[in-house]
Amino acid sequence: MRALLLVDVQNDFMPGGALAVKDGDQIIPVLNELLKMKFDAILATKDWHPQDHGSFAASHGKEPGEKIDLFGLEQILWPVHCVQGTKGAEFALGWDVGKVEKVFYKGIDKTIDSYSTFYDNGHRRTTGLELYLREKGIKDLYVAGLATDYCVKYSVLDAATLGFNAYVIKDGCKAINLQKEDEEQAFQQMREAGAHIITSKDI
Ligand code: VGL
Ligand code: ZN
Repeated sequence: MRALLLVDVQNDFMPGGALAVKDGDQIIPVLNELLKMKFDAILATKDWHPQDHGSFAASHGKEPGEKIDLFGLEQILWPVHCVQGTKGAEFALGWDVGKVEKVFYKGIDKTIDSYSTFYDNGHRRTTGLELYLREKGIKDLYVAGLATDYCVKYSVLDAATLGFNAYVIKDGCKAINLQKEDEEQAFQQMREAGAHIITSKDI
């Protein structure tokens, strides 16, 4: 059984959004190709923060890009993004959201960030995704979305650790690249964890 997991395809990560990922909109045609393929489940995630989330620079009177200690974990501070119920947190336009059977929400607890779609950054709480996949008998997880160097990477690393066969669809992902090498390092780390880096054409 195989599932497609679409990570954080939300307005705020699109060009013009609050935490814009360069060329983030270029993944949309790729998602449309993926959505024509046969998967046993199509799942998605949403970054879903309260407006005073601890990962926001504004919550600390600081500038985006600074690093702080957030209740014992190192936290990069981001612009305010993906606030629950706002336009920026909605799925980006241009793909058939109706095909998604379940959405998993993350980053809800303001005291801790959550890059992975399986757990928060401290591995304290699960999002329910693992159990959902296990109950459906899903072994193969195909991942696309935003951003390669954060939510895609940490989701894929956890998927591999949990024993899923993880496939990262390279042309269906774009990176934030705070440092220009972040994207390539993310692919390398995912590869080392046992994930397969593929393109949509390989499926
Ligand atoms: C993300 C930074 C902050 C992501 C979410 O979806 O990759 N990155 N929040
Ligand atoms: Zn976030």
